[in-house]
Amino acid sequence: MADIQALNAIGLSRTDYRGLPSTLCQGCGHNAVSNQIIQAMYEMNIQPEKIVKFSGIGCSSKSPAYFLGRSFAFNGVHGRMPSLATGALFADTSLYGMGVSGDGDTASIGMGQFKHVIRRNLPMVYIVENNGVYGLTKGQFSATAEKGLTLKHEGTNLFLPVDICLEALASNATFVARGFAGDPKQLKELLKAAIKHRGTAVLDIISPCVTFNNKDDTIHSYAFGKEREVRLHDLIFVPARDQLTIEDFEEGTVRDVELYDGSVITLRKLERDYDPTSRSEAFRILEEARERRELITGLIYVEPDAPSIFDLYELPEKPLNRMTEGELRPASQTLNQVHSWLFSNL
Ligand SMILES: Cc1ncc(C[n+]2csc(CCOP(=O)(O)OP(=O)(O)O)c2C)c(N)n1
Ligand code: SF4
Repeated sequence: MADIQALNAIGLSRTDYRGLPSTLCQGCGHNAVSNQIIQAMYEMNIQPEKIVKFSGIGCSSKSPAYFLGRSFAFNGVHGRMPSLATGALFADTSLYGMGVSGDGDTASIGMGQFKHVIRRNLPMVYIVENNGVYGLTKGQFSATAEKGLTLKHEGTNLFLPVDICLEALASNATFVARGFAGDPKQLKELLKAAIKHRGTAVLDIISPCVTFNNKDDTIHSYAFGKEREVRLHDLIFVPARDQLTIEDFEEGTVRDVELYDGSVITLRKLERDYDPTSRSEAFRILEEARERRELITGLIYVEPDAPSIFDLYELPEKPLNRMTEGELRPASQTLNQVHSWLFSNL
């Protein structure tokens, strides 16, 4: 009780970051993800009204109702969440964008939108709650289901899986991480780093569907994750204003990655020496994990200084939706120039 009522630096309690009670199945990985979003945003002292949530269709896409009840939100058409996010965030660059999708919503119907929002580097967190099935429509195989997976009502999956992180990297993503709903501590730090990244931060979260795909030997299950999770590093996120003295990380090799606003992701080497700023390394470890059938988690790739779509379009500091009509309307001289440019060759 005391913890729930404790106030963060902007005077809000954890309750201010909650949403409606979840209607998802008990034990669903998506609930664990929602809990970590609540905790991470509370600890980051982010005003809930500065966040806008987007989602498509699926159990995962329902989950934004269960966290950040005071934030803006739009639940869109299946697989089309990135378009919504692009429009809304373009109009108001002062908001943090948080998209929640599923492996069906992203890797099946929404694959085109997923790839294009990434290559445009729209500043937003793009969460894929990945369970290998279409939970909402009763457990059909999704595009991330392993080949050979056998489910009671579906038979055996014949096709090779799509790897969300590999697809993101191939689309020139500037932030790619993998988390596991059964590893809340790491997940919370990844969420904090993702929200501060100035670009599309892809978080592929293995989030078991306890109703349709949770057999011990399948890669999207809790048991598999607990047994086969290989963390790339111990990771903590340090916001820009905090002092960088981290006692936990005294021993072992430490690597810091500084983000756009001066925040730092501190990575402590585990058994392997991994450089998350190397794209080729990222491809290599993902391929390696696939061959070994391991669940690699952590920060897989980050490019903190790449221009976002807002930089490329040279958007002004002041959000477009706060501008007056006079500020938005081009000067008559500019309109004349455009007019002569358009019609000079007619
Ligand atoms: C255009 C369209 N096609 C198909 C559907 C049916 N449908 C609803 S949710 C869903 C897949 C959901 O799977 P996923 O995104 O993995 O979410 P989960 O429920 O597993 O969290 C499908 C195919 C739909 N709602 N709209
Ligand atoms: S059907 Fe699966 S994905 Fe949907 S709420 Fe239940 S456990 Fe979660």
